[in-house]
Amino acid sequence: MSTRNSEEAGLSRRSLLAASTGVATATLLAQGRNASAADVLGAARPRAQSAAGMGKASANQRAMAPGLPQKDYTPVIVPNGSKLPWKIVDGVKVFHLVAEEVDHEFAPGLKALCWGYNGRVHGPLIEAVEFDRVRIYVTNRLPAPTTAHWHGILLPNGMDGVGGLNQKAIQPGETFKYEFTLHQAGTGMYHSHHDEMTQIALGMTGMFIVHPRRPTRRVDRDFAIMLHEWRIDAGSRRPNPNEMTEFNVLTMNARAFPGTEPLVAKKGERVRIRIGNLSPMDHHPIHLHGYQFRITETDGGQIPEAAQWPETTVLVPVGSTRTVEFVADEPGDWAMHCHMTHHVMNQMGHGFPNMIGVKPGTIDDKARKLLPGYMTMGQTGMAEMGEMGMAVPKNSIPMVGGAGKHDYITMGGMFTVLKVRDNLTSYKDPGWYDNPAGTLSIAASAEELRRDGIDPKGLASADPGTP
Ligand SMILES: [Cu+2]
Repeated sequence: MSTRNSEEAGLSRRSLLAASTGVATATLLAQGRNASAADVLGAARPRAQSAAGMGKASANQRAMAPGLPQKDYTPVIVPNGSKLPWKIVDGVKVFHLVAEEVDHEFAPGLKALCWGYNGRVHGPLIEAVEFDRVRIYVTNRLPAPTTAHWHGILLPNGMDGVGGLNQKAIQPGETFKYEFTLHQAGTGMYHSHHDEMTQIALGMTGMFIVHPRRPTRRVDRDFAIMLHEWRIDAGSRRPNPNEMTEFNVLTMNARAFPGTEPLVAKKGERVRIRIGNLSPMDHHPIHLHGYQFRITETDGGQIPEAAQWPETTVLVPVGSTRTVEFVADEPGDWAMHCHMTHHVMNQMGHGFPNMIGVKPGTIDDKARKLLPGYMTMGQTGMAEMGEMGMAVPKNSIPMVGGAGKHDYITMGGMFTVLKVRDNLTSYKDPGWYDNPAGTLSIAASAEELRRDGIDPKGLASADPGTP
């Protein structure tokens, strides 16, 4: 009996589903100790345990009674998203994913026919608990074969879902069954692993979150966001899976700002944000304003506390998840967005000719003779394109953002808002933040300028630094 096995007993004592041998159980109970953080970390390494003599049946033996929301975990919040329902059959959590075409709205005014699961793009989030046994049925209602891969989840090889390598593809009309015990806690994902280029580009992804059986720290607000990028030409009905570089719709949980729902928290609450990225091609540096967070988890598991580091931007590479945590102690409306500037630009802004500095002169008059209503735009940038409420082609959205409290927000795409408030009676969108007097940047008064010796019309100065 290895030490590792006895440590597990602390975890399993209460609710061991299928007990291991009587002798082993007695030995384990005799240890009479509770699980510590180290146990949980250790328990996330089933392979090492197998090597220590657990044997092949260990996966079944170690399943525990299904973990329940509120009792065993604080459910994850999926802004704009959904979760996959489950039921318990003979101690196993049973899920049913249906791969199908979905008419998905990215933001008001922009819809496209995508591929997703259960009527959603991306698929509903799967939520379970460490040592749950899960059975996931996958029905294929697409016109093409597919598979389901459980990204970052430790499982038997034949459950890994790589078409051809681990299983036969699921043909249209067929339903396959995946079943395994979860031996880890963390943020994983799922996605098609058949004709990946097409099926992932069309949206066949989702998140797979496994809560620890005995959490070492709990949060109050636990958000999950899946990043993605799409090529949807203005007026077209389907995303183009052949695109390699010029993505023009960038999304969080498959919504582009102003279609993204805010993340709402009360002041003082502990907030966790799990971010997954199954974009076809790009990594996304996600920046949160107003806070320093700690990176606490990757899809490889939890980062020990001493190794977590502070950041304000977390790079989420393709095929990865990153989890950040912080205490929401500063009220306000805080931007959270990809820091790649083209990733906070919607559809119409991409591939625009460079008009910066162009003086149209009489061009517009002349052009209007050929193109009624023609107007040269972009001489000072792109902001005016959205702000003017410029007409856009049918089924497309303006290139930049949406209305804000103070002005037009010139970011769209992979952009959302963290709303932290002193007093909240519900987590519904509380509207815009009322900045307390004296804490809002406004135009300087003539009196202030005089007082501080600032001359807006004078020579701009800059210290050369090194004399
Ligand atoms: Cu990005």
